[in-house]
Formats: sequence, structure tokens, C-alpha cells
Amino acid sequence: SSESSVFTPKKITVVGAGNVGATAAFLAAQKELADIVLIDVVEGVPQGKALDMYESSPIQRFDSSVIGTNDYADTADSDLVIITAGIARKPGMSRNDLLSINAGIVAEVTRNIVAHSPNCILLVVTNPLDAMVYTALKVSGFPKHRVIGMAGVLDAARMRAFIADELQVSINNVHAFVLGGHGDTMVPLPRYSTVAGIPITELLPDERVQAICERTADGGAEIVRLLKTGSAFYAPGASVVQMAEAIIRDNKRILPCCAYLEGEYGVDGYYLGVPCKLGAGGLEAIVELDLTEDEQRDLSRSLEAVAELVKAVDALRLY
Ligand code: TXD
Repeated sequence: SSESSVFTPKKITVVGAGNVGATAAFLAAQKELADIVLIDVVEGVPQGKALDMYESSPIQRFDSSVIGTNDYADTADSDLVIITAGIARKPGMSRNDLLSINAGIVAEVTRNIVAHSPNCILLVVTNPLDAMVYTALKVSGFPKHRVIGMAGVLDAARMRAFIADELQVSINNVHAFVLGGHGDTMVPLPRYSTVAGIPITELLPDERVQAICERTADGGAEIVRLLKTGSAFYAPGASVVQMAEAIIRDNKRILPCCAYLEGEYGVDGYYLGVPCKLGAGGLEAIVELDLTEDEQRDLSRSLEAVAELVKAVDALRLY
């Protein structure tokens, strides 16, 4: 019968048709990961960008559909939902202003998504990341393995790029490892960052290793200083699509993700960046490793920064 031969493509919704959302949608479509729905509050923009992307398909040769909408009904039964909706910090705004506005947006978006796709996996990108994923977890009521944040893949990609550049080797030989929250307090781990399996601590003098770690932690700000009116989106878009690919194709890839910890790394009840296995089930496992005393101290400091943000989000009583 024809029933078993009907192929139903996967469906990815991207919420927020801004810089990161549009870039992610475009890359996901080109990889034919799924049919893509781009949704935003602004009328016309998701429709226009989606149509523009779709019109590139004869040249880029992808068969995925890309549609833009302002109506959550069109997002129904998504397998994966990438949340990039939010505002960026403008002059005169405090970090807390950004936090409360974006927490409100993420809460509203999550409610709408859950109503139409109760079984989806949520992949959150909006900043301040660690607190926004937490908001999505609380509002959705989803199990933790279906609510994941993107930051570590981006931070590690930046570190990999800097290592490859420093040593003039192919990016394909370079792995990097970054733990912790997405911000100034992230924890790059040089002894687990390798070139063809060799730790960079054996290939570079201490001060070069230190410089690479510092540039990694400052990576987002470096781009903001250059762009002046916005933040990074090509590498963030590529990073979230790598996570999406691992989930949609059930790759079981180990990637640094923002995961809800319940005892792992000595952390309980917070989201923090740690190495995870991603597959069809979402976050299928957390990889634990022994940290040195210095690394553990840096991770605790990172957790303190995240805990502050979570306290501020809890106080908003959105869930
Ligand atoms: O590593 C990471 N996690 C990050 C995070 C890397 C890069 C960017 N990061 C954060 O992602 C950034 O600080 C922002 O909070 C988000 C999105 O960044 P982007 O650069 O894409 O911002 P834009 O271009 O301003 O796009 C935001 C879009 C814009 O089109 C708004 O109209 C839309 O979000 N928006 C909404 N869409 C749907 N629903 C609601 N309520 C809504 N509010 C705004």
C-alpha cells in the first residue's frame, strides 16, 4: 500500500526572523534537515525572508520548503523549535532590562509553541542564554532532555578558529572544549582542547594558550565592537544548526550544550554549559569529567553569575 511509502519530512520552526533566526533557517534548509517555518511578530519580514530563501533553492539545490508566518497555527507539530526571539541591548539599557524583556518574550513564545507542538524539542538561543533556557523549561513543563540551550558550540567554534589560526593548521584537526555559562565567566578548557589529539598546552606556550582563552571568552563582544549595531549571527546560526542536525538525524554527537543539571558537576537546579550527547531524544546524556581544582573554581564562579540571572527571572513570576 502507499501508506508506508509516504515520507513525512521533519519540521523545524525558527522563532524570530532576525539575524540569527534567518541565518539558522537558511542553513537548515540548505542541509535539507526539515521543512522550515520562520515565525516573527513583525508582519511581512518572516514571509519575505522565507520566500527569498525558497527562491534560492533552485540554485542551492534543496527540496526543503521554507515558509514565513505570524501565526502559530502554522508551527503545529514541529519536531524541533529554535527560539531566537528577543531584543538586543540598546544604549542606556541595563542587563536586567534586557533580562526582563526577553524573559517575557521567551515565556510568551514558549506558551504558544507548546500549545501547537506539545512533543517538540526546544532549542533556545535568546540571551541571557542560561536564564532564558531555564525560563523555557519552567514555562513549557517539558522534561529537561527536551529543553536545551545553544552557547557552547559557538564558544568552542570560536576557540577552534583561534587555535587553527594560531597554529596554521586545518580547522578539521582542531577540537576545543568550553564549559560554564554563556558570558564573561565561561570556562575554556585548554587541556581538553586538541590539535590532532594533542592538547594545545603541549603545542603552545602558556601565554598564547591564555590569550586564546581570553579571546574566546570575549568573542561575542569582539564582534559587537566591530558591528556596533548588532551582535554575531553567522557563527551562532551555524552553531544552532549543528545541534539541530544532531537531533534531527539522531547523530548521537557529543557537543557542548546548555543543559539542566541535577547533581552533575556538583550543580543542582541550574542550566550550565557541559558536554552532552544529542540525538532524536534531545539531550540523551551528560558527559561528566573530573575537573582540576582551578577548573572547578572557575565553574563555580560561572555558576554564581548564572544563579544571579535565574534569581532575577524567578522574581518576574512568569511561570
Ligand atoms: O550563543 C548564543 N546563545 C547567542 C545568543 C549568540 C548570538 C545571539 N544571541 C542572542 O540571540 C541575542 O542576544 C538575542 O537575544 C537573540 C537573537 O539575536 P539576533 O541577532 O537574531 O537579534 P535580532 O536580529 O534583533 O532578531 C530578533 C528577532 C526580531 O526579528 C524580532 O522581531 C523578533 O526576534 N521578536 C519576536 N519574534 C517572535 N515573538 C516575539 N514575541 C518576538 N519579539 C521579538
